[in-house]
Amino acid sequence: MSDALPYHPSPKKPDIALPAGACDAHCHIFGPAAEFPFAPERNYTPVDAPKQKLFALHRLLGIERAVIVQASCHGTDNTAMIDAIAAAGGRYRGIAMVKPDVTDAELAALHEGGVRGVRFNFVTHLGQDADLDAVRAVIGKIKPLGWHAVIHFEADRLEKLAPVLKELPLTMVIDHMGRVDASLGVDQPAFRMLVDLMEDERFWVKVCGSERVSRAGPPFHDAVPFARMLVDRFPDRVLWGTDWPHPNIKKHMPDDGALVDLLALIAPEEDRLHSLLVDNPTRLYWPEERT
Ligand code: 0GY
Repeated sequence: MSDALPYHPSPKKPDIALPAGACDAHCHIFGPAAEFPFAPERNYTPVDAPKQKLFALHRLLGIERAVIVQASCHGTDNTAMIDAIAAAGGRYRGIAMVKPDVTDAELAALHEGGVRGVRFNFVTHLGQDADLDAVRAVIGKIKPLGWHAVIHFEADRLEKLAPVLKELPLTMVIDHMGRVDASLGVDQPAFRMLVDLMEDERFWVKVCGSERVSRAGPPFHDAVPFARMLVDRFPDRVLWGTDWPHPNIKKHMPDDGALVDLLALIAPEEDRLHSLLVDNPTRLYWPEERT
């Protein structure tokens, strides 16, 4: 049984209109468990969040494309995610989780299914950190496919992790603004380290997770200065996503329409918003469309 907070039952239609081709670069599919069982070794049991609900949300928000990130509650069984991508007819891509001994044939099948990267977790409540030797082994296998790594960490891990990441020879996307604590301000060491990493062109960052970074609660405005600074300083290497259905949110389940409205503060200029929602995700996830 799940004791997780359910996702918002009736998100608002956003006040702002998103540009054509807008991409939600971070969302998840959970089950449904009856069809796609959760992993026995999972650290939490979420409420079912099937693909039809995700598609309906995207229609409401004005989102045409998406990247489904494999959630740890499904372990390395990427079936539910691949099923959702297949149902979206080329408009969705995926980020997988894989075992260290994943074979080239398995990776090729994932690529065929729309996967373009692998995620590594360094987050206490999601279980054991990714093993660094395993990370290096997997990266050796995915680099020839042109994939990237998605790195999900808690802010207090960055000091130890940064030197390791700097050695990795591929594009890396950092989740949720490094999960910094908004109450500590933009001058806090962890955010400065994140900005420092971003000076290296291999790094990208997702300026989502305002509801995770915020300490003030809805409407999460205390997270905006972090996102805004990243968008201004690195306009060509930022991504944004809803993070629907918001796993492990314990207190303030966000309204996804209100999260879209935050974009009016995060990227108020039309060209910045277009880079964030259209150009950047297209470059990373649909590079074949580049002219
Ligand atoms: C997120 C954050 C979380 C969970 C997962 O893989 C996951 O289960 O990503 C979290 O619990 O903070 O990125 O959605």
